[in-house]
Amino acid sequence: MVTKKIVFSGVQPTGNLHLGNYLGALKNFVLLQKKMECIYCVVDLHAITIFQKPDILHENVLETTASFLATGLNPDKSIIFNQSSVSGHAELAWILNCVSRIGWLNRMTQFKDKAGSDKEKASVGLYIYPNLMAADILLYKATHVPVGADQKQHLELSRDIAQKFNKDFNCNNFFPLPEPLILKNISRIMSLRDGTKKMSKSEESDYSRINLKDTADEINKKIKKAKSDSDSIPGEIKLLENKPEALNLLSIYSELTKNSLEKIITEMAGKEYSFLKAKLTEALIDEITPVGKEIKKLLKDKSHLKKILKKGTEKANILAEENIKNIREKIGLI
Ligand code: AQP
Repeated sequence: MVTKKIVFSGVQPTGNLHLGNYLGALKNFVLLQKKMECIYCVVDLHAITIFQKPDILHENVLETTASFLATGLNPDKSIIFNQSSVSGHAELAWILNCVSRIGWLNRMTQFKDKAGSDKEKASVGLYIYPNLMAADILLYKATHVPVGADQKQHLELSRDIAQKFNKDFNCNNFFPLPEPLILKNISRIMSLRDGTKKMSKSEESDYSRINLKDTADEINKKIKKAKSDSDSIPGEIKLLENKPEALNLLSIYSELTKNSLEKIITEMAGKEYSFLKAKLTEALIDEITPVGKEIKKLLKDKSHLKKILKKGTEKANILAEENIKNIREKIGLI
């Protein structure tokens, strides 16, 4: 059976889209839009698994939409919309809550990280978030999901849920098993302050990340302050094994300049990290500040952004309603 290739991915409107989101997800979204049918979603229902102030959430949905457009997503080629405006996401999530197993969710490491030490106080939504993610993907029978490496485990869960649904309801291949599309070189950008933690929007210190809206001056300051290493740059990658911050800076530079890490290290061996930092700052300013300027420009016309979301919602709803109708039939719902 030939399955049509459909790409689905989402970004949470939790503010401060950063270099990790850009290199790990958004740049890949843009490449894929040239090759496949793509659906890109501002996943606002995921964002509220952690309390969001309503007025800020509203602004962040628009800012994430602007970031999609500023990085090169084209609403005439890809479907761009916000998750809560297509009710099929919540409906299918409920159905999949009944397919997914508690034991499976208990293994999700992101819940453990995000819930912190007091799990009793985390929302139920945060715990079942991976089931909603499975619903997002399966609602469109998506076959490919571009994500950063941090989402790999959730993707595997989506595959398990799809497989169990197909088996429980005796409908082999009804849901295709979605494949993660994870960029090999740069799947995980780490915090500039702690190379063992991923760069994240919700990390308190703004110095831990490069935001897409950062000015050249801010980028310069953040890279200057970024943790690196007191030794000079070594000549071999394996000597960076216990130096996650240094490896992170070199990897980002390698990705931005489209040179392999080996090549960068060979060229920079023996130099101080201040040399790398100056080059990296330049590369970041060239790549990120035009995106930031475009986001700020797009945010000046919010009604235009809302129109784009509305148009995307209409297209997404047509696909979702058809699939939900078939899913209901499979389960025996009238
Ligand atoms: N540091 C990262 N490196 C590579 N890829 C990353 N992504 C996120 N952080 C990195 C990828 O960006 C996409 C959108 O992520 P998201 O905002 O929906 O959720 P997240 O993974 O939870 O991102 P954050 O920044 O950590 O957000 P908060 O702090 O709000 O939870 C995904 O494809 C993700 O893999």
